[in-house]
This record gives sequence, C-alpha cells and structure tokens, in this order.
Amino acid sequence: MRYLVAIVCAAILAATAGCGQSAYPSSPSPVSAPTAGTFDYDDDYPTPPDPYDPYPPPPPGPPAPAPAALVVAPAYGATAGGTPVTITGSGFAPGTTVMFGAAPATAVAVVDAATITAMTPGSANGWIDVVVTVPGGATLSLPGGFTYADPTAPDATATITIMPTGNSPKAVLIAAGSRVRLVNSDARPHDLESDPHPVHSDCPEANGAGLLTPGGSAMTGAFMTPRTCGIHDHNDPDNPAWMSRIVIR
Ligand SMILES: [Cu+2]
Repeated sequence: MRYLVAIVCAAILAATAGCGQSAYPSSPSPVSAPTAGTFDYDDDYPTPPDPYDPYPPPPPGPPAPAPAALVVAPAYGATAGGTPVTITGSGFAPGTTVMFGAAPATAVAVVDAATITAMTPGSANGWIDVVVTVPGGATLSLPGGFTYADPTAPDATATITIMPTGNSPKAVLIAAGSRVRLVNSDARPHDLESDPHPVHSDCPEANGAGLLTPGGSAMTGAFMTPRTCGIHDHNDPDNPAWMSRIVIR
C-alpha cells in the first residue's frame, strides 16, 4: 500500500507543486505577521518530523568545496617577461585567460582543471595581481601574486634606495646568503622592517638595518632561505611608497 501511495504521489508531484500539499498556491496566512505584544508559538515549538512523510527532506550533504586558492610558481620573474610559470587552482577550462597586472600572459595552456602553464608578459619592476578568468566569467585572483625583479649584477650588492617619492627599486632579486643595502636618500628618517607590521616576523633578516637617518645606510642580515620577503616603513606602515620586496632564490 505504501508503495502504491508513493507511485501516486510521484505522479502528482510531477504535475503539481508537490505531494501532500495543495495544488493551489497558498494565500498568505492572516496571522503570519505577529504584531507587537503577541506570543509566537512556532518559535518555541518547532514542527517535529513527520514519520509518515514518504519524501522526507534529504540529509544535508557536505558543503560545496571552495575554489582552490591560486598558486603561481615561480612567484617571481624578469621584467622583460618570458618566464614560464605553472598556475594551480580549480575550474580551469579551455579558453581560460590569465592576466599579470594589466597585461595578458602568453602561451596559456590548460593542462587540466587545476593546472595552467603560461609565459609571463613584461612589466615594470615591482609586483602585480594575477587574475585567471575561466569561460563564463568566473575569476580567481591572487593579489600581489607575482614579483618582477631582475638579478643584481655580479659582484654588486642589491640596494634599495629610499627616495622622497618612495623606494627604488620596489623589488630586488638576490642569491641565498646575500644581504641587501638600504640607503635613505629622503629628508626624514625611515625604519624599514619585515612584514607583517608590527611584529616583523616573516623575515627577521630584514630587520637588521634599523632606523636610517637622512643620508644614512645599513645592511640587512643575510637572507639564507629562498622566499619572498616584504618590507615596510615601521613609522608609516600602510604607505605603499615605502614597501619593497626582497626575492631570495
Ligand atoms: Cu612595522
């Protein structure tokens, strides 16, 4: 009998809004909007499950997976462009485009739904956002995800000069084991320290130069571990003019 009811209900379900419900749209209940001072019984006594309901609501499934975070490897390259990179994420499909800042990547190849290979376009020294757009318009972005920096000349010390208009260059590329010279050519003191402000814990090697008075210079500690270190002016920590990156390879 229950089987027959299920079949009949399925037929009704296909033709109407549901089974066990009126086929006519219900009109708003005149008591659905409680007025101030009335007692709302429903809030205190939730409707119990109906043991005879042939179509109980399905149990909640696992939450939809969040899009995988973009990763660009390597995360740095030459300002001239032409650096082959592998981008990992999710939802990639043929027709996906990749932007490095304002310029499109070249030779974009979708290897699979989670992997893209591409060549970087050229850019000014510094860092840019990487944005991947899949057919249909969904985008994944990695703010500041790629750093453009060229190797320091052999036998030279990578130097970041604090100019009145900001740090120059914005990014330097050094070999593991090297130090960076910080020069203050501004008219006021600056104190460049490792991110994040205020704890400066990402790259303690960057904290060695300390406060630089106008005309002063000092060396950081030696950066031993390949990674990218951000620095900022501890006395003006949100000002992008005093932010730089040191890429250790
Ligand atoms: Cu700081």
